[in-house]
Order: sequence, then structure tokens, then C-alpha cells
Amino acid sequence: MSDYFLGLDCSTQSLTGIITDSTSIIYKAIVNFDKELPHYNTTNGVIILDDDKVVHSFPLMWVEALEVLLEKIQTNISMENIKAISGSGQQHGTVYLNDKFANTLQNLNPKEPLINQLKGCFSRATSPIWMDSSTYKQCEEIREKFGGLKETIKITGSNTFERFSGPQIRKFYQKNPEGYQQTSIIHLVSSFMASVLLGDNAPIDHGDGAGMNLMNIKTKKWDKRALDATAPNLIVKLPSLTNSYNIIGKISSYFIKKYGFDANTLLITWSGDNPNSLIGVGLIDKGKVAISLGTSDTYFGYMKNLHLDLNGEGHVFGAPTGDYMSLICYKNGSLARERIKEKFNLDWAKFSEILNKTSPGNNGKIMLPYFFPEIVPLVLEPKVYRFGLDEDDIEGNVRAIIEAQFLSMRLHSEWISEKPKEIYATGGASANKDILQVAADIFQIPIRQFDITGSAAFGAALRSLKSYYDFIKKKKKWSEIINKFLETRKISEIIPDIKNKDMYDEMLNLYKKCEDHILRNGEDPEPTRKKFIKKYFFS
Ligand code: XUL
Repeated sequence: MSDYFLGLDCSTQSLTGIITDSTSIIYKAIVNFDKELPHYNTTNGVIILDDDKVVHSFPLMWVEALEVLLEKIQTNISMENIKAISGSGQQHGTVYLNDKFANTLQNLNPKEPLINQLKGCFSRATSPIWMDSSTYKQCEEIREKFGGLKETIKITGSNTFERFSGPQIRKFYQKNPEGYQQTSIIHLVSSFMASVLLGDNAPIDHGDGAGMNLMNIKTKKWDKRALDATAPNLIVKLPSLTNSYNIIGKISSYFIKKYGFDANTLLITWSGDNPNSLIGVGLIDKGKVAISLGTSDTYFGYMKNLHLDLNGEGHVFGAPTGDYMSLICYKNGSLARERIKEKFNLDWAKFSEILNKTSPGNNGKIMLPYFFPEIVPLVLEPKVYRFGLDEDDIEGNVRAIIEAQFLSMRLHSEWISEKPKEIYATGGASANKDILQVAADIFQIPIRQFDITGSAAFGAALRSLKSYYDFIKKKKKWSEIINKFLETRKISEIIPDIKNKDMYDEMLNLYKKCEDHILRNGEDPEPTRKKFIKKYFFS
């Protein structure tokens, strides 16, 4: 009988489950929220409240999705073979629960669906998620209480960000003090889902905890200054913090009785999707970074020693290995690419064909693609800016959005001092070789493309495998685990075209000028753009 390991990923648009044995992926299932749970009326997994800055989702929908997913898994897999489970959640999202939560979890009835039993446990029906950018005021207030930008970063690993949990909690406390009062515990998406499986309140790990502006990045404990700056009496409403590799208990009897799990199935701490992806793509040493092209686009890397971005655009989180990771996050990821695709009625094949046939550098046509409020650089009012680019120019717009995304990543990742030798690509759009070619050319670094998407769920499965073998005293090194899987996986490498190097070095400077002009009243980029066009496109 093989040992199986289950990794779950509760992301913005779907819940994914990946089951592995100790060398390969055995099974994968997905529940898409919009399609399979249409009664929540979400669009891309979210609902927009009040104005487009307030973006929430339904914690009960995630719970319902868990049951739909487990039914799918149950019909395909022998559940009793699953030795350990871990998981991943979209980062920063907060779930507000009342004093019934723990007791309800401890007494779940396997004959009743989870949602019927849990629906009375919320002190707030919806959860603000990472796409929410409505807490500018709270970010300013908290940063001021910390003593400014640099102090905030030194204490929590990041500037205060609109989507981070601390500012979101402060907003809830200010707007709805009664609701805050009735809240017994505030979970992250990751610790909430882990609690449901555990049948009790689960801890938050150092990876996801660092995305709250509440955890001290050096001591990895809740920071009193941060808690005091955020909301009163917060310490009693937060779960404990723990290492991502800790075993938090065994699966609750509800799941044993209903889905046939073994009573000894171990539950490993859940973490955020980005820390899980770090493991899922195999970033366990220095010199490599990953780009994840999903609902959010992220750029992240493993970090042995703490190195902060004192300019305040990047983040440092705990890594599942117990070390650190760097991260920058973009809201204008796949949803922005889709805006362009839909505007011109293209399918992805046609989109790729255009990318392929248009010239690198786009004849000097540039876009700043803020279809949605942006995190890096901070843009609160969405607007798309075009330089020398007509709104109806299909080819120009297709290339401009992709070039803008990677120029921005190259520009804003410069604080992560070490220049990577290789970039690993993951996320839905990483299946597209033409998009990755643009990335390789802009960074002038080879890009490795993997044959599976779902690196967060996969990373969670690998984390559960590692903790299980550590537990049964058959310790395995991370490299040993990851290399076994890599052997069975098809990986292709996209090589940068060296002849585009100088042009993209100069275009980076031009892109920065465009950004400075729009966002920081910098000088007009037109003269530089004209020179650039003359040098590279009219010879
Ligand atoms: C990271 C971030 C997003 C979410 C959703 O800081 O906000 O990547 O984790 O994927």
C-alpha cells in the first residue's frame, strides 16, 4: 500500500487538491467557484462591495468547495492511504468568527453538510481578500504609529499594504466596532481551512503570518507595537503562530466518518499560496527565483538571511523551510491579460500568434496597465496609460501588456540584491511559451517551464510528505524529496535571445521614465522614447 500525501490550495478562483505518493503526482482535482458554486454569485471568485476597492469573498463558499472537492477525490483515490495533509490559502484574507466556532468544530455531525453547521459561526459573513485596496487610511495610521516607513518595514518585513490583514482588521474595528467585539478569533484563509479539517482552531504559520503587518519578522512572534497600532484587545483574537512544518494534529472525525480518511491522518500547518509555491517549484536554495502568473502575478525567491526592501514595495515572508522568502505582487496579472484578450475578441492561440510575430520592443509603444488598482507600484485609481500606442492597435496592445508586466517585474525586483541565474515559471499563464519568451528576453535569464500548474497545492503536498517522514523518523532532505519529483517531470527551458539585451536594458529605463512621469510627476518621457525608437526601429 502506497503512502499518499494531499495538498490543498484555496485560491482566489478555485480550490485545488493534488495527491502525490513519494515520487510523483497521482491525482489532481479542481473546484471552480464561479462555475461549480454559482449560488454565491462570484465573478472570478470574488464579489465587489460598495466600490471597486472593496473586494471580498465568502468563507462558507470555501468550506462548501472543500466538500465538493473531497467527493471528487473520494471517487478516485483510496482515502485511507492518505498519510498527511497540508494546504495553501490566498494570502492576507481574513475570516471573522464568533464564540461558537471552536465548539461547533469539535462537535460536527457527519450526516449534516459543513455549511449548515458552520453558518452561524461568523461575526462577518464575507472576508476581505488580497484584492481589496480600501484601507489606505488605516495603512497611513498604522505606519504613523510605528514611527514611519522604515520602522514599519524593519518590524513587520513590509510596509503597510492595503490588502494586508492588520489594516483590514483595523478598518473592520473602526467601521463595525460591535462586529469586532463579537469576534472571538480572526483567521487567515489558510488557518481557517486548516481549522475546519482539524476540528479546532489551527495556528497561523510564519509565511502567511508575515503578510499581516502584525508579526515581528525577526522574532516571528506577534508584535505588541503592531497589535496596539491596529485594534484593541487584538492579541486574544489571534490564533498562535507556528512553523510551517509543524504537525498540528490529526484530521477531525467528521472527515474520517464522511470521507473514509484514516484516523491517524496527520495535519500539517497550512501556509500562504506563495510560500507553498516556493516549495512547489523547488526553490530551496539561493540564486533562483520564480514568477507565478496567476490571478495575481508574483515574483519571489528563497532567502537565507533576512534582507528587507526599505523602499517599501517588496515583502519578506517566512519560508516553509524555516528561512525567508522575498516577494513582490501585482494585481494586474491574468485578469489584465484577459482584458486585452477580450477587448479584441482573441483566443489564447491568436494572442500568442500576435506576440510571436510582433517585434521585441514594440516599436517603442508602451503601456502602463493599471486595469485594476495596482500594488507595485502603488496605484489606487485604476487607469491604463498608453505612450505612442493607439487604444485600438491590436498587435501593439497585446505586446505592450506582456512587455509592461515583465519590465515592471524587472524594475521593481532590483532590491532583491542577488541577480538570479534562472527563473522558474508557474501559474496558469506559464503554460504559454510565447509569454515566457518575452520574460526571458526582458530579464535576459533562462526560464524553466514546468509541466504542471498548481504549484501551491503541489508545494503543500510536498510539505505534508516531508513533515510525515520527519515524524516517522525517516527524515528526508528537501533536495532529496524535490529531486525525485523533478526526475519524473517534463521541464523545458526558454532561452533569452541575446540580441534583445541592449534594447531591453534601454527600454527598462524608458519604462521607468513613463512610470515616474505618471505616478511621481517625473519629466516627460517623450524625448527618450523618440530616441529609443530612432535607435532600435529606424536604422
Ligand atoms: C501576495 C498576494 C497574492 C495572494 C493571492 O502577497 O497578495 O499573491 O496571495 O494569490
